[in-house]
Amino acid sequence: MENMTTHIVDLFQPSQQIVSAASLTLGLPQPPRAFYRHGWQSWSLTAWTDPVRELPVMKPEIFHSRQTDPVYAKHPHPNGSWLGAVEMEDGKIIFLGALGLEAHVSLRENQLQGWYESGSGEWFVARGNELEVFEQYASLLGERFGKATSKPAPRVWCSWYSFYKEINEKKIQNVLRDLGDLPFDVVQIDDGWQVAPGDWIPNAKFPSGMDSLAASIRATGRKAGLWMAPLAIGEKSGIFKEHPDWLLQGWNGKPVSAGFEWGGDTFALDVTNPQAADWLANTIRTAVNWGYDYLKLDFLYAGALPGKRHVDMPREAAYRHALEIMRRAAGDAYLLVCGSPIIPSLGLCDAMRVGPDVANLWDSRLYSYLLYNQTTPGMKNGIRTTLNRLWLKSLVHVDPDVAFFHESKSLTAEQRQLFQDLTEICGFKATSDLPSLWAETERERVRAWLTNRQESARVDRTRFTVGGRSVDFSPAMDLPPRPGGFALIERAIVSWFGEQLWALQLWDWLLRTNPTKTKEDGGE
Ligand code: 9PG
Repeated sequence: MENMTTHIVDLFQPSQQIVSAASLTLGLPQPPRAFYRHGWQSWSLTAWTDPVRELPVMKPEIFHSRQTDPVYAKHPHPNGSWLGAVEMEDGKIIFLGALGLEAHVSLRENQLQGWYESGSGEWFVARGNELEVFEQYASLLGERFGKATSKPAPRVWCSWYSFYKEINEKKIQNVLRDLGDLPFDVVQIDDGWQVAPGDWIPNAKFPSGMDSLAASIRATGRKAGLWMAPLAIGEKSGIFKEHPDWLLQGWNGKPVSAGFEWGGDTFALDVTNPQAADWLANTIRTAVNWGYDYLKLDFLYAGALPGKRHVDMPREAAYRHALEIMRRAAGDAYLLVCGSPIIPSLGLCDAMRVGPDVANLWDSRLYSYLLYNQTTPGMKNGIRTTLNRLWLKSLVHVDPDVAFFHESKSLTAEQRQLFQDLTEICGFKATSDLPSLWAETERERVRAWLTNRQESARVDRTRFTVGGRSVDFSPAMDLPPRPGGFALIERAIVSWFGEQLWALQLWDWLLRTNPTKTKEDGGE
């Protein structure tokens, strides 16, 4: 069968080609120096890695479906979603990238192999200068999936890092007051306003309703933004109880878990069920009708998890169908996708989160090293994955997550500056600092950052010029060593706890009751 043939591509004539094949193997002339591993969704690790030793399995495994492509989380060889590249001795790269969905690439000794999960599709094969080859790939993707919006990227204040889920009407009103005349285009309400994922109606902390809050934001001359996770259905939601047939089913007949979150298990909406699709469109239309014309659509990977759908179709095609429904229902609203499979979102959103969450900390030994999980919040993880995904910039606004301005002990001034420079390079500027905490000098820095557009240019993989200054991101680019010696025992212990639902619930509770929320944060 034509679909099953493995094509062996001669790399040397010509240096670029498009090949149609179900699977494809490139024989490399010599062992590569590095392998470019591309993560499946926004948060998944994207980095140049050691080609010989595969990375330790990311822990806890219970989070695999939420942080990486669960199908390949334990794949024995260096691998990545849709594309892969190797750096050769001469500094040039050899590149293999799918131009379709449900494709994966892995490195086996001196062979780069690519395959489609089902059927066949196109591949871009190239050899040459890294930045040029990635740019050509992006352009081919643009021809097939569509390109960035013509709208300018908005400057956003987002509620997440000030309040996490502990938001309420009063706190947002205070922020609106404290932002004063700072030139933010959008004030975006993040997680915490809803009754439950699946029940996208305001909870008791928003007694005046979401429409009234949107009106307050708009009265300050800004757009109102709202966070939702429309493809994730929490076990405490009405949808979960009333419409079990709307959920993606596993082969065991039980609904597929989309990960532990919001104090419980979540499941995935199956939009191939026409009723679920109608509900999804209605949910988006409701938010737009409330007055929100900037939507942060989060946890979207849920729509592309493997499982049994009402109408059988490949998982990323099903996800793209879901995003099409949301795009249509949202009308002109600006859509930022997050936790979203990368290639299947192209052409259907205005902006895309291209890295994990940052946090008011550089890196965490527990998460990044012991659990070997670089999708966890931290500035280093955020910079690394975002920089390795800058090639997407010609296709979509790339959101690196928020910059920090308020001085704190957990980040140095240089680290905060590095991230601010990254937002300049991405062209997408957002912060989540609590405005009442800004000293006058910090406030003026924010104003200058929002007002001045600094020119930036890339020198090589890690070095840039921003506003005439040299900026070197190499402190964020390396990966931790593999845990060894005593750290292996520590890893085993923390991983074990991480796999226990009760331990996660306890952790979740501790974070929720975290006393770092000071009185300053909203004037209770
Ligand atoms: C709201 C937040 C914020 C944030 C999003 C997303 O388990 N995880 O891997 C995981 C990653 C990211 C995450 C939550 C969980 O945060 O990126 O900006 O909107 O949701 O809950």
